[in-house]
Amino acid sequence: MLSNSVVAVFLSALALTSAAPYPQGTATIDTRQTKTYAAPRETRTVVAGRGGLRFDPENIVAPIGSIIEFHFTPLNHSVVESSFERPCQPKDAASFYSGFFPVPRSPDGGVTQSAEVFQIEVKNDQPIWFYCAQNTGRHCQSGMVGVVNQKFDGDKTLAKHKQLAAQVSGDSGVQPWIQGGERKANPNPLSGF
Ligand SMILES: *[C@@H]1O[C@H](CO)[C@@H](O)[C@H](O)[C@H]1NC(C)=O
Ligand SMILES: [Cu+2]
Repeated sequence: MLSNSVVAVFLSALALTSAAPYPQGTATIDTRQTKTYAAPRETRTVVAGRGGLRFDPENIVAPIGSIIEFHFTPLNHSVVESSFERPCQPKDAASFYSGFFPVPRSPDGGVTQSAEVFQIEVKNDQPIWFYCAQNTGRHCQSGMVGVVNQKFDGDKTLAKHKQLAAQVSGDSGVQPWIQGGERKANPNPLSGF
């Protein structure tokens, strides 16, 4: 029969082992290896289609290196990068494009959003203009545009950009394929909601 003290020693050894943050077994720490863990990215959530034909928020300030994460509510929105001067058109061949996100309305009137999000990275301090390319209902021309890091001391304002968008008589343009960001399963379903 084991004495109480032997059992106590055994239990405390067990507690130590299971609390150890390292892999169990012959754990030695290899000091030659240096691992760098990237800090979690700061993320700004933008909800497409909340409150009508608009992005919410539509004027975003975000640090370089952060992520802008677009969530999509009914009915069928998208996000594409444009320039300030030419709203509703891709800025160039490299402009990001999310594809469309058809989301049915909830029968009970509750909030629904797409199962996927589209993430872009803020790579520099230049403004990023964007729009929804849905032509049914002319979303961009109706003001479904937005900007990341507008220069607040200049005249290239979001209000002016919306005026230019309202003057676009033709359709909005898209890219041939999804690019310039990551379309992935929604990692933050409650973010921004
Ligand atoms: C969503 O909109 C796009 C672009 O107008 C269209 O091609 C697509 O068929 C729409 N999807 C649905 C399910 O309505
Ligand atoms: Cu839209």
